[in-house]
Amino acid sequence: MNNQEREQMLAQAKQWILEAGAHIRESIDQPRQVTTKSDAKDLVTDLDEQTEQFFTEKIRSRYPDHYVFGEEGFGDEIASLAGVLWFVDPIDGTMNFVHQKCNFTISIGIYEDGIGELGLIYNVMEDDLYVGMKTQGAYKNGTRLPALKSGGDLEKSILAMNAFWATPNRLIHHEAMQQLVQKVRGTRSYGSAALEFAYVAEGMVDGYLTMSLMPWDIAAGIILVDEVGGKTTTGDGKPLNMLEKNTVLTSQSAIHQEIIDTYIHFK
Ligand code: 2AM
Ligand code: CA
Repeated sequence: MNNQEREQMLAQAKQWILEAGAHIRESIDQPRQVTTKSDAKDLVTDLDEQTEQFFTEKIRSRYPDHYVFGEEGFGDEIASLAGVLWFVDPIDGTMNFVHQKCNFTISIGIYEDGIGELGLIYNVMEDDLYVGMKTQGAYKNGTRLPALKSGGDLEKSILAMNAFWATPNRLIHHEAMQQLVQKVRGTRSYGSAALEFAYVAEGMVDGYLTMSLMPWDIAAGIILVDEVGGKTTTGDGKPLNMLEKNTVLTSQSAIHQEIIDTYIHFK
């Protein structure tokens, strides 16, 4: 994909994401149909589904040879990263959407042959649009985000993470996570992975650690964080698998390895 193609696709994706977001804002106080998916805490609403359908139809009619990998299943069956692939999370942070009516995003990542080209994260209620464009930088509402500071210090860091991982769980040793919580200056939990990635890119938090995310939760955010010089890997420092669920650490580079080496111990 050349720069011109990337620019055109960005303009198109921006238009769709703003339109879908405006529709969600207009409908925010309407009664919602809330159902559960994989477990009682995994929520989905009629608007998650309608929004994914909106994107799927738009992408298919404008770019018939592209693929859609969407959370709610209106896209394609994806078994490979070949070609141009749109990762679509129509509402990231559905629990926030249902309970709080804020702190949720629309997240769109566009990849070609597995390489991240464009990432868009739209904080719907704040009307904040974050864009990452391969080699061209990351932007919030059109203003370029500065490179993340190098030489960060874990003791002076704010880390986004879910408190669940500092309690006994099947995946990681929680005692080490408790030490991490004590080590950092503070922790935060926003409940939308894409928003947490955007906050890492923006320097609002220094890192975000989580243990169970699907490719559509992270596709856009990875590009944003990359473009400001941050790093994203699995919780044990490996490259992410964009077809499967991952453990994820995204952060400024300086604290990345220390968190992995000292605090994340898988069972
Ligand atoms: P969602 O709202 O799109 O489902 C909450 O900590 C974050 O984790 C949100 O970004 C949420 O995305 C994601 N999440 C919640 N349940 C999940 C699941 N079962 N698999 C993958 N991601 C999940
Ligand atoms: Ca979602």
